[in-house]
Amino acid sequence: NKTGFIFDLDGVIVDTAKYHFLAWKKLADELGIDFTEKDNERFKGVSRKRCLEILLEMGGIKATEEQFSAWLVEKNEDYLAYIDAMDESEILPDVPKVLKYLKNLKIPMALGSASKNARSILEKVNLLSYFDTLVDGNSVTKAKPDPEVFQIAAERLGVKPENCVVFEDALAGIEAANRAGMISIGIGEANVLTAARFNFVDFTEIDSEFLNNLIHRNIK
Ligand code: G16
Ligand code: MG
Repeated sequence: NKTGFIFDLDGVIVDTAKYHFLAWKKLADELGIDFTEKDNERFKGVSRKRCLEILLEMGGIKATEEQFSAWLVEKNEDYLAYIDAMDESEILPDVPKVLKYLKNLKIPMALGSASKNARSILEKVNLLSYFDTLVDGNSVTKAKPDPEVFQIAAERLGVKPENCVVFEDALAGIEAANRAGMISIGIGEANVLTAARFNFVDFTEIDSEFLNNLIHRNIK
């Protein structure tokens, strides 16, 4: 009856939202669409394709299939230029501490992300080796809040859903974890992630005692 740990990527392990924003902003400017940091909140945890649909809706722009695909490629190329410059300094506080602690105990760990670039980002920041499996935008058909991404992760880890712990920074991700019947842990503002079973601002607030309680599912 082992416990599995599943981590979201953007907003939990690294803050790639700022690079997504810069790349979307550049495209929005070219298309004459007003796009702010606040609008970018709606893009968190959402697939690339869905983000572009939302952006075009915001600007009232209808695109042909060719244009749509070309804009997706353009946005991703700009985004990848930022990702290329990433290194370990961009890992969010105390994430390596938690990953190391769990790895030493041989706890099964998965990534559960909407990003198609998850593998290259983990390689860039040198965290790939901690994960037994990556479930990302390439292996999932239904986006969060659909529980699919976390269900696949549990299957691949060989852990029952109710024995999985999920770290998430987005509302849709917390909902997905809850719908999968998993233990949801909100990373970020508690007043936003109200549906999470537990809330922490970041991993500096998570100690070994809490991790041990999760591992043994000794929680109320
Ligand atoms: C991340 C971001 C989203 C982004 C999505 C797809 O999800 O939060 O803003 O749109 O990945 O990214 P890509 O364009 O790299 O495929 P997550 O689930 O890691 O928070
Ligand atoms: Mg996220």
